[in-house]
Amino acid sequence: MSLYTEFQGGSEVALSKIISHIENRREGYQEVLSRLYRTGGRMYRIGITGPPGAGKSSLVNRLAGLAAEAGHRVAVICVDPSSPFTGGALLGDRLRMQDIPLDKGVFIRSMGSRGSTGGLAAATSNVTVALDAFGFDTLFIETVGVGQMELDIIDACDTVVVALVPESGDAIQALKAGLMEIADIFAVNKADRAGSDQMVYDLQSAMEMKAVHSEWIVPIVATQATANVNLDELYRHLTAHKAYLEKTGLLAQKRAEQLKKKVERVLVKSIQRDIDRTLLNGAVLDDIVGRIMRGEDDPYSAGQALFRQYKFGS
Ligand SMILES: Nc1nc2c(ncn2[C@@H]2O[C@H](COP(=O)(O)OP(=O)(O)O)[C@@H](O)[C@H]2O)c(=O)[nH]1
Ligand SMILES: [Mg+2]
Repeated sequence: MSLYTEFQGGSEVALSKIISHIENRREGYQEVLSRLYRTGGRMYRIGITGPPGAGKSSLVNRLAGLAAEAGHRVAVICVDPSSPFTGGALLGDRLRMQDIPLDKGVFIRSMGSRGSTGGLAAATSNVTVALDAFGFDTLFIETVGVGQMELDIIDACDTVVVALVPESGDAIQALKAGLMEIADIFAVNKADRAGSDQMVYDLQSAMEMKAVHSEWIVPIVATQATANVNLDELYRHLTAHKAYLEKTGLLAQKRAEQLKKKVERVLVKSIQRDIDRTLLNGAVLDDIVGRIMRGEDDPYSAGQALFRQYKFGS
């Protein structure tokens, strides 16, 4: 039986192999993606982001359990660019994730940078294609909210939960990190700790100051992931946000925007690869650099000339 047939038959081993193929961009991975893409299209993607230690894994653990209980086929991707694939943090995530009863069938995959610089957002988005095609209808993506790469990952989600904790500082901190803009729902986790009410209040004030052009009022939920307090409330808001996006047509709009970016990225990547292979091979560049250094050319004219040459395919 071919790998793809096993995949279609529901083998998680086959799924894992296909994910590795895609994640490592091994020979032919684009063809695999093209094939898988067309059989998917139903999966709802929920991003959970926030500072390290906020309780993202613990929250995802609970939420994934609730989604599975509600009859969804659930997958989880943990993105942790800072640690290698087998690193301690990820192992910790894995252990905690094991709290999800196996009979609920939640599929968990960790992704590390493993040397693939800059491509993590694209790799993550590609992996979701495989999960979607496999038949999962709900995906949670956990990522640390620190930089552009994480924002790119979160950009590809339908609903974004920002997890904060009282001790992570004031709401202004979240504002600075750009987390206010991307949050559809706030979870103020570790509500058992001091300062939780103040944090909820600060977030409320900060959100009220924002000029809102949306009918969606960002809920702020005080949770205790470990003690399982208010998780059903958080889950209800997830469901409500999904319903809101569907009702208003915003989901389709969002998907269209995401697809535009995706097509553009594939195009740019292909052009870049082609340029690297053809125009910018060592000898051509050495020659150009030599001329620039001898004062016969400059980087701007040389770049433009190469562009014209590329554009007209000569
Ligand atoms: N006191 C308390 N600890 C929590 C709560 N939620 C998570 N934790 C703990 O906080 C630590 C970090 O949680 P984790 O889910 O790994 O955070 P992540 O780094 O954001 O994924 C772990 O030791 C959790 O057991 C909570 O609501 N209250
Ligand atoms: Mg975590």
